[in-house]
Amino acid sequence: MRGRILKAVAGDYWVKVKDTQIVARPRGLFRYENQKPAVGDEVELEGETIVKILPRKNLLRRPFVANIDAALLVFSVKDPTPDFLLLDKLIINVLAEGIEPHLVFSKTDLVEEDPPFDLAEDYSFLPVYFISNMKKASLEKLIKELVPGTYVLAGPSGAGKSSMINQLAGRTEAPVGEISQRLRRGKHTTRHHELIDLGGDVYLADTPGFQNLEVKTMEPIELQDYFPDFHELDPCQFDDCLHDQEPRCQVKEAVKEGILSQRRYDHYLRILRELMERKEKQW
Ligand SMILES: Nc1nc2c(ncn2[C@@H]2O[C@H](COP(=O)(O)OP(=O)(O)OP(=O)(O)O)[C@@H](O)[C@H]2O)c(=O)[nH]1
Ligand SMILES: [Mg+2]
Ligand SMILES: [Zn+2]
Repeated sequence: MRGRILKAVAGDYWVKVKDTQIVARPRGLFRYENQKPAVGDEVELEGETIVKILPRKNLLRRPFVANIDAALLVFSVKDPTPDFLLLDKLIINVLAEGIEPHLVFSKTDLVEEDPPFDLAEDYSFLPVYFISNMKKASLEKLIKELVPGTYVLAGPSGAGKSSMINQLAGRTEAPVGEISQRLRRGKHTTRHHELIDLGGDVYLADTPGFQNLEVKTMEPIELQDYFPDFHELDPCQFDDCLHDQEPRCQVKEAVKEGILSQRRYDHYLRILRELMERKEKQW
C-alpha cells in the first residue's frame, strides 16, 4: 500500500492512503539505517508498518518536511511591518533549495488602502497575493490561484501564518500566538509537524517564524543566480561581473534607470559583502 505522511507525533505517523488515514510506525530497521520518515514523505505500508520511504524530491530540516513544491512567504503589511531584507534573504534560500517562492502580504485589514499594491512593486517576478485572515474572500481567492502541490508557509513571527492555516482548514485548535505588545509579534507557538490537506491535491505546512536569517553559504558569484529580476537584463561587459565596482554593468545601469529596484540592489550588495567576508574568514 502506498500513502503519504501528513502528521508526525512522538513516533506515530498519520499516513493518508486514498481517502483514509492510517496511524503507522516505521519498521524498526529504519533507525539502524539512520532513516527517519518525514511529514510529506511518500511511503510504502504493510499493515500499520512503514516499510519503505520513496525517494524524496527535497527535504527541509527546519521544519522536517519532505517533497515541497513551493513556499508561501508570508509578510504582514503591518504589525509587524515587512522587513524587506529578510524577505530578500528568504527568497534566496528558498530558490537555493529548488523551491518556488510565492509572496503573500497578510493583515491587509490593518491598512486603509487594501490591497496595498505598492508594497509588491519590487516583486513582479513572483506570484504575489494579498490576504487578510479577517476576509474570507481573500483566502478563497488565494487558494483558487494555487496549483496542486505542497506548500510550506514561511516568514517572520507574528505574520499570521498559523491563523491563515486555521482559517483555511476551517478549524481553531492549532495554536495561534498572542501578539506580544512590546515586540508586536507572535510568540513562537508553532512547533508540531503537519501537512494540512485542503483538497484538490493542495497541502500546506506551517512553520515557526523567525526574526532574522542567514543566507546559505555560496560563492559570491553565485548570489546573482538567486535574483530573478537581474536575469531579464542584457549581459554585462564582464561574464563574471559581480555588479559591484565593474564598469559597464547592466544591473547598475538598470538601477539608475529605475528599471531595477534600488532597495533590492542595495540588499544584493549587502549580502554580497557578507558572503565575501565569510569567505575570507575561511582562509
Ligand atoms: N489584524 C489582523 N491580525 C491578524 C491577522 N492574522 C493574524 N493576526 C494576528 O496576529 C497575531 C499572530 O498571528 P499568528 O497566526 O500566530 O502568526 P504566525 O505567523 O503563525 O507567528 P509564529 O508562529 O510566531 O511564526 C495573532 O494575534 C493573530 O490574531 C490578520 O489577517 N489581521
Ligand atoms: Mg505560527
Ligand atoms: Zn554587472
